[in-house]
Amino acid sequence: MLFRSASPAVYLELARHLADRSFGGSVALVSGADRRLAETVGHLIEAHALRFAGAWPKPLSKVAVARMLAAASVPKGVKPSAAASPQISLQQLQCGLEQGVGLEAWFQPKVAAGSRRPVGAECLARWREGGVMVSPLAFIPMAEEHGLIDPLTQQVFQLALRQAGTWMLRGHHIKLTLNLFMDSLVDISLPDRLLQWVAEAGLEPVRVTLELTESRLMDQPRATLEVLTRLRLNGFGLSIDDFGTGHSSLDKLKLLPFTELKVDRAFVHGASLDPVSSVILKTSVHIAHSLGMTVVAEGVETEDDIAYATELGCDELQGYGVARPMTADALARWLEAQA
Ligand code: G
Ligand code: MN
Repeated sequence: MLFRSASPAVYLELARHLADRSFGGSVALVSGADRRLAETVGHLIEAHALRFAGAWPKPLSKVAVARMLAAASVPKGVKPSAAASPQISLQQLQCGLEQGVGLEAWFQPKVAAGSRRPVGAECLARWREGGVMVSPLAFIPMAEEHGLIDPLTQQVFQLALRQAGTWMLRGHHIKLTLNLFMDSLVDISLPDRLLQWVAEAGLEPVRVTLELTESRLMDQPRATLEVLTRLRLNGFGLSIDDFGTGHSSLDKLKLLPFTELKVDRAFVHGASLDPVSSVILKTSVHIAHSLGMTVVAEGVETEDDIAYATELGCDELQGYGVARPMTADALARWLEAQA
């Protein structure tokens, strides 16, 4: 549907009406509005689960209209959701954790920008049930809700550390990154337990970085702060994950001794074509380097993303454009292939 109006406000109304009627086509915006405002209207159209064909600033020629209508006639894609992917029951999660089956540590490599040499790997929790991989979106919130996040974290950490120990023995001296929810960091014994697991795996804390995200506001900031400070004093690296989104923001940089800043993929993928993402990425690199932190660009998907993040001074790259998350065995083979 092509709808022309001088005022973007009309599109807000139209988007609501089309969404109410479950419109299956695409909406194109042709308006003299400021470009960023037009893009915002586009985001709103998408938030209504409508397909947004793009915004055009000026009245279009007949040829341009034809081209646009052709592009807009592509059928609306169905977005994958956690609900559509395989699920597990609470009982399966509980039994699996008790028996030490189901949970797996997968790894996604990180490379140095420029040389593209492997420098590390992020451990990502995965669940295998009846030969099918279950998304973390399906079992992490369930584990959090039912008090199982601590045993889950402990198992993933131990699996990953043991694995990293075997890579070291094979001569692959890469860093290991583990994910922690900042708001589950109230257990004061965690730093000592972690030290012990690291030693058992034959590793040193300087080889291990903890990536921190917040799923909700810290409810016990004092305990969290103490645990993180102890971890840092013990030599672990601390990384602020998904920087620029949610609660991973500037005030956290002031509060905690982070060693690494991981720019969220929202500001990395496609940044060279998006002036706003580009400014955010550039500024994040500047902030991180001024504070003596390493910058990781996450979500590099294309050669263009890789080249742009490198040009802007990011130190390390992670994303589908480098490699997808893989099993420990597959990562060992991947590292051999890079050697
Ligand atoms: O934010 P965090 O670093 O924890 O995100 C890790 C998740 O992002 C993993 O589940 C992984 O599968 C996914 N991921 C990794 N690389 C990419 C990428 O290049 N693009 C997208 N869209 N997702 C990615
Ligand atoms: Mn992460």
